[in-house]
Amino acid sequence: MPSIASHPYPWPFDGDLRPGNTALVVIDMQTDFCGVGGYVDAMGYDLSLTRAPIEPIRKVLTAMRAVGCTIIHTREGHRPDLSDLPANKRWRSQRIGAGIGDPGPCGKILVRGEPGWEIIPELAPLPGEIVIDKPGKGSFCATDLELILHTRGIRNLVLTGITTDVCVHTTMREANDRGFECLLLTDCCGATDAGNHAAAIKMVTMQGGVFGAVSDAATLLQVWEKV
Ligand code: C5J
Repeated sequence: MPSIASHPYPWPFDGDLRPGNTALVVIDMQTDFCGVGGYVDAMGYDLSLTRAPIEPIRKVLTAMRAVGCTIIHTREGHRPDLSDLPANKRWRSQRIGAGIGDPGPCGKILVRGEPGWEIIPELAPLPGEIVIDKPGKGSFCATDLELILHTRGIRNLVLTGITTDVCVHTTMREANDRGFECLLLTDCCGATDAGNHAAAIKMVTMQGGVFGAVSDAATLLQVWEKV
């Protein structure tokens, strides 16, 4: 397969791009991060920024499902007893009026099993797709993601989801440090602040691609839709 046009180098670095060694990672497309009444809404941020990637992700998801890539969804959330919620994370959220674990219009904020914690219907996982539940920002911390990727022989990761500067970036950094070859799709991500979204993308491209490369949905689809 041809490499994907991306910045600052054509991705992946060695041209070894196959459905069998490539996964799409869709990070935290949950009501709490992009729905009315969820965590991000409670903090007063502009939901249009975190909802913008929904349609581009849907197109990429459809194409990468069709060619047989592994699809991985993640959900940030905590146990109902909050035993995996660090005290400082709870305290910081409470002081801005969006207390993790506190009741809200979509149930208890960022708690597993609550309506706000669910992945939005537009991007719902299909039966058999991998769903990673994570208590932190990075998808590798306190999860079995790395084991699953190695077991499936996956080396290339296409990263999408929200938010660009927090969970997507943390996951990209974790993956890069573990030797995975990462591609961030700019229009398939969104942040709670447009400037932070742009800065997070720029950071990836420094030092020859310090965390990987960046491209967009249309460019990726040109390659995968021909497979
Ligand atoms: C945040 C996330 N921003 N999914 N989580 O707290 O980026």
